[in-house]
Amino acid sequence: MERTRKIIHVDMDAFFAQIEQRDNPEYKNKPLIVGGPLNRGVVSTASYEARKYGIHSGMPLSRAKRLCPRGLYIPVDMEKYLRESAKIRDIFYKFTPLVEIIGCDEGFLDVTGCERLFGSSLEIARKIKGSIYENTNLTSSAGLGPNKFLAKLASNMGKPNGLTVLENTDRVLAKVRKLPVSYIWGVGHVTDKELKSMGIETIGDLADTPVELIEARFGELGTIMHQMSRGIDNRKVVPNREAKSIGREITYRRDIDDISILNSTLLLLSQKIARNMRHKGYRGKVITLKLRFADFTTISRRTTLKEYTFGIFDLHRAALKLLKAVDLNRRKIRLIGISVSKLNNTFGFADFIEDSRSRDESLTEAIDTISRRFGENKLTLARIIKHDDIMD
Ligand code: TTP
Ligand code: MG
Repeated sequence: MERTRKIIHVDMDAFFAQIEQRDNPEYKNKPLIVGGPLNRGVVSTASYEARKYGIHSGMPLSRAKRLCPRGLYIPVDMEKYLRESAKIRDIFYKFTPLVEIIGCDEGFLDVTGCERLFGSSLEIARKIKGSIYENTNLTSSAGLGPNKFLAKLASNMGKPNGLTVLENTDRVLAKVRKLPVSYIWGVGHVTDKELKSMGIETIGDLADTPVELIEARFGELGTIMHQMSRGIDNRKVVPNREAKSIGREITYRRDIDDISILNSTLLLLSQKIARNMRHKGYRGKVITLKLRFADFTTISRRTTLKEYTFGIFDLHRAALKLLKAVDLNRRKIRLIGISVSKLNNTFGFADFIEDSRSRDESLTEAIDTISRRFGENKLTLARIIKHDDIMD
């Protein structure tokens, strides 16, 4: 028998719109639609006032304008929203490291066993909401349950500014059974249609259908869906804490004092780090150079850039400058590394800040695309380094 878990799900209310309403009193209590041309003309989100007109995320702005011509339409200011997003995440981590961040405004926390430190799980949920409000002046909705499915359902049911508990009891399940089957995790548009064709409309319908039938149609996902329809969900909260830094280092086969080799190595490292950062959606501001000499003494030097970047040449330039400032005094180098810290993450919203993308970052993307086409190690900018020189 599995021990009872205490899972909290927190999701900000109308996130982008609420931030804008907070910062612009003239938008308060008005139908506010955030979206814009950069998002190919779709609604990113709408204030709760605007939702009354049937406006929702992903809807073409043209359609929204027909539904609510007097609504206020404003563009996305992603950098601002990401700053709030970071504050919210920091609050989650004050309560437990077992935090699974989803997108830019929600997260699951497994607070099982945290009672002694912070009080009951319900109190923890209340404290998180309170702390978010204190620190950002924004409301969120929290749900508490024995698993992720019920916790998320709970936070959803209480929106906006709710705090809802759903335990796996007959009384709760009786309510859950009445909900449309699309409330179940994994049931998107296509699955929903397929379930409907089997006569399954509500969560209760799904629960009453023999599991074999669902599995035959949907495989493993079917098993999970069917379990959820009965309030069971064994998915763990998978902590995905943000990286504090992204770096690479290499050890040479023979100790090196040739500045041109060191320079090419820095370029190679910059290329690898830049690719990694870009893929994970990070930009960074602090560049650290690490050097280990032949006698194993190790030093590091750091510098702070003016702008956040993932550009290869931004990283390379900074690292090279740091290297040149070190008095090598004919000492040979055994290991060299670069790391980038003070990271910020765009959470898949990089496109919104595209116009702020530097030339270097665009170049990084181009180089990344080309080198992937030719094979990861075939095309590096730093061909001068012989692979014999590197030990890693
Ligand atoms: P959500 O949490 O899905 O929506 P929300 O916070 O606006 O509203 P709710 O109260 O229902 O939670 O998404 C968080 C933010 O992500 C949202 O404010 C805008 C952005 N977003 C998009 O840009 N496009 C989308 O299609 C969705 C769903 C969200
Ligand atoms: Mg939200």
